[in-house]
Amino acid sequence: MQPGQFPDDFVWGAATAAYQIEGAVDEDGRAPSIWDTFSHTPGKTWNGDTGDVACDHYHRWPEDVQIMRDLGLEAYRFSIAWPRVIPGGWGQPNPRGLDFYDSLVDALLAANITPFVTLYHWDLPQALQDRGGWANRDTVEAFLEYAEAVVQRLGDRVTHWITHNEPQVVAFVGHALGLHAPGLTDQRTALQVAHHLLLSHGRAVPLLRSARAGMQVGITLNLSPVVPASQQPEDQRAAALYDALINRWFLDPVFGRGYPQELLAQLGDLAPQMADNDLDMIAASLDFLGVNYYFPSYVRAVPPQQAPLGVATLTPEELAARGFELTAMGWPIVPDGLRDLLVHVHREYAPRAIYITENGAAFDDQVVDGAVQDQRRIAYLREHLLAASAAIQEGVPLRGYFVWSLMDNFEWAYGYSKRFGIVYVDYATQQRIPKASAEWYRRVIAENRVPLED
Ligand code: IFM
Repeated sequence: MQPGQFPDDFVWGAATAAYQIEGAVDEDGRAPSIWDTFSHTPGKTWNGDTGDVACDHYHRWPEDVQIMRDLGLEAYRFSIAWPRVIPGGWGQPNPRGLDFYDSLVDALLAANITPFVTLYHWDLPQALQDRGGWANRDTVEAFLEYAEAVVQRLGDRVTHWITHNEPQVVAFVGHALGLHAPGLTDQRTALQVAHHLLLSHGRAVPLLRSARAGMQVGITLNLSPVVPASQQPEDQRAAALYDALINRWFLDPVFGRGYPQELLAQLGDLAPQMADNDLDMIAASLDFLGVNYYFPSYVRAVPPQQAPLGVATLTPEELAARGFELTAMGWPIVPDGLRDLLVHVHREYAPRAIYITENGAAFDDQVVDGAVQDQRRIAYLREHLLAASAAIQEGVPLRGYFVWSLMDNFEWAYGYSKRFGIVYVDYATQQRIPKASAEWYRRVIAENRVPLED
């Protein structure tokens, strides 16, 4: 294969998540999620933005599927809103909530687009949070009931399942940093939440797989290569510790290695409570690993009173001063980090298959004369796809790529201020405008390679 070429059966997709695009938060029996509560709490999101309307995808999904068809998408990764399916967290599934996904799946299949369904992309029913949320072990059982309801309804047509999206972000950003729902700032809780998320994943795997022969089940982890800010031994130690926290805390138990011992030792009584066979269940064998890659983390050692574990990441200003190009999120653009990461995960953990379930960038897109010329996004995608193709050359079993995101959407605490889409959304009119990157991605899919010229 030439550089930038992909295997014939490579899967080209785009991804979204329920709360970020659907809107319709009180329709057809949906009850509030923790993100409704959080986004409606003053001061929690940019400009007080909420997902109340978002991209109005709940009503406009036929138009959105047509956009996917025009792009030539082969797969679409979306998430199910738990509060539509089991609004109160426990009890009978809500058929009207499931109807929506039923119709969406049918339309995707009719368009030859393979659905990749994520069960949990952060919108926990508020009713479960009221009983302790993911810090409460009972939520694992509630998740299994929810998973059962979804697979009962969609499992005759959906083959690809992702249990969780980015449990690291759910646990740490939501429960230690307090920047995401439910907005807690307690390290012990965050670690307990991480454990319950992983446990619910491990227990859901056999449940999903047993619904029908041929099911493909995985989990999506956000992974970030960790680079010490200098060659000083203390920065190198800080980097190893940070890697154990943000990457290995999730990868190691999922691949049967338990939690990283050196970090457990550092955490002392902050370490999670677990039952005897939890780690065995978490290590359920996977059909694929979903990898979300955005950027490497550059870290240095700081006094422990300054940051947990005595580790700090370089700020966007420091990264810019070191010559990194940054996205609108302040994230450094390092395409080769993707190749490094994929090769490392393949050699270290040997997943059967890997999908890049998210990769993309926010830029300050402008509509000029009805068009969006997002050349920086095209360059970003081109470089990352070249890195992905290089990883395949090095033997990585990479089976597909999902751009984040199909369309601009509610970027959590940043509200609508950050645009990740290859399709622009005018939130005032809900008009969709495919950006130049959408046309470029259409060519990638059609040619199954990175185009030689833009
Ligand atoms: O928008 C998010 C998505 O929900 C999870 N992964 C990262 C994206 C960009 O921040």
